[in-house]
Amino acid sequence: MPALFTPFRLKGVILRNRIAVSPMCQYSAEDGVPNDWHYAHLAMLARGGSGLVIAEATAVSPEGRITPGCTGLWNDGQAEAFAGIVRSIKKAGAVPGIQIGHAGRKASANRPWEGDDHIPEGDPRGWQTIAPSAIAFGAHLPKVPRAMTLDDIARVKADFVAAAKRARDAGFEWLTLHFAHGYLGQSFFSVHANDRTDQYGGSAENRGRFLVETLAAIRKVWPEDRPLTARFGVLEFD
Ligand code: 8OZ
Repeated sequence: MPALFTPFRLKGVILRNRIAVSPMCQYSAEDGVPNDWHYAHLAMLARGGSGLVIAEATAVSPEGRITPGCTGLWNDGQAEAFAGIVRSIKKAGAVPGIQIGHAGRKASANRPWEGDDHIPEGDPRGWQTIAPSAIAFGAHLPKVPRAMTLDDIARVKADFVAAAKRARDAGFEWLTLHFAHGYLGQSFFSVHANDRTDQYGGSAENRGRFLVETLAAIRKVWPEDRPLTARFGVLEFD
């Protein structure tokens, strides 16, 4: 039998096979709350036989959403809605996972079918973006983010921890952090996006500090027997 169809164990979690459904943005939530669309989408993928089903990039705070339609885990109503989805994934024999993240300077964008560009300044659907430095992503995402203060960095780390706790309590068994694709985590690494002169910029060690501190803080609340992973971007998104 090909290895693809054999079980895979990581920590206390056993996948029935090595097929994992990647997180896929649906842009169909309201106020960050997943709904029937997400339920049908994720339950269907679990019933399709995958070992692991990872729910879409889910924002740790309202300002961390890519678009106004992205899911979130910054309040209990969102966690409750996810708990029902988790139950349906488990009932179908798959392991429920979720990707949490913060979109940084790529946040406040229109949904792909509405243009995939930044919501214009002054449009009430949009919001102020934040990033390590006040440097725009460019091209179709021209909004200049506000450079994060040390308080902002502490708050976003706390938002990650709070979202991880909600994911844990909602029953997710696999947590993955989005530190790729030009979103906030990756922009801390980037020499193009991060020109800070404090402990979060400059050397590779400093540019990695946000990730290391966030991971360490999540490690304290995420159960030891459930996988904790991170997705890194190895290409610059400048
Ligand atoms: C592809 C299409 C839409 C969103 C990412 C959240 O870059 C995404 C994404 C990828 O990780």
